[in-house]
Amino acid sequence: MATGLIVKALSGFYYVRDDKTHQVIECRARGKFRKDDIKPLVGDHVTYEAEHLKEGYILAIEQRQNSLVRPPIANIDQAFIVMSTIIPDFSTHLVDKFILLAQHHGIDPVICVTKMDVLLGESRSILANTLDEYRAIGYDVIELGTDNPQGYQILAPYISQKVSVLAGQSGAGKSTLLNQLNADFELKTGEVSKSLGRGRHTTRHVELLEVCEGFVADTPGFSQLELIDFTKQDVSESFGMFESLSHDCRFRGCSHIHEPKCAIKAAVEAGTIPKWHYENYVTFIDEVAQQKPKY
Ligand SMILES: Nc1nc2c(ncn2[C@@H]2O[C@H](COP(=O)(O)OP(=O)(O)O)[C@@H](O)[C@H]2O)c(=O)[nH]1
Ligand SMILES: [Mg+2]
Ligand SMILES: [Zn+2]
Repeated sequence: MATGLIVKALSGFYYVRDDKTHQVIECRARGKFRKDDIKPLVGDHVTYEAEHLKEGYILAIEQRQNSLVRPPIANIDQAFIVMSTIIPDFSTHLVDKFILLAQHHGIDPVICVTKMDVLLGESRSILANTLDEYRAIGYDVIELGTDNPQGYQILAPYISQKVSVLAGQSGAGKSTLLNQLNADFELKTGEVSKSLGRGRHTTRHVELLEVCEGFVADTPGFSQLELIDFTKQDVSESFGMFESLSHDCRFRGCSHIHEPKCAIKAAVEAGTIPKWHYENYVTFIDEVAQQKPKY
């Protein structure tokens, strides 16, 4: 018996990277998992058994730290929120939505702004100001451009010893970013696909790419952008730094919308939380409020 990490799942096979030898072994899952209604996922830490490195069997799956349904992947530490300066345009609304989705799953967000080379003049200083505001509220923001290939190395310490997903719109530069880290990946870039993976009918396999002593999933994380199954409380608890600040709100469970003596609204007044960041929060609360109740 040995332990390993599932790095790829494809037509009923799971590719397990042995923790000691780092060799990848093709495995099947034991019938037991089906009975328990648990399917192994890419990112799972497993116990497996293989004779002579031929086809092996997964025997047990370790408790997951978290998991996503679309793409199906487990134990994600970090999400790189990949957002281009233009084409598609930088959107704080979308960045904040990804922050909310990530933090809701216990995933640390890191903001990566791509195509810095194509943004010039006044719009560049406006964006620079927004990025500084993100930094001021506690986020790491990394600026990237293909005019500076060495610049991508700044990602290495973030990737090391972690499992990461890339979140972001089609065309934001996710595949380009991975190719910059390792040209051998030869991922296709510039492909036009419908927004955020919806309407794409080919089911791609999910694979963890080994890079910079860590793993990055080659499929976009959070292909589902709707706040399905979110409650208002989920939003207030998982949005940015609101949770830690909310201890100073007058009311427990404050939604930071119309309650008096709200620490979040006070921080917006004082300028420590940007107004746009709070406004994005309000739209997410509204989105959840408008969802039809499920019975
Ligand atoms: N000028 C410039 N173009 C970029 C940069 N990053 C990506 N691109 C281009 O943007 C397009 C979309 O990139 P791609 O990596 O396919 O985006 P993905 O859909 O998020 O994987 C491609 O034509 C890339 O060459 C960058 O930093 N600067
Ligand atoms: Mg791509
Ligand atoms: Zn409040």
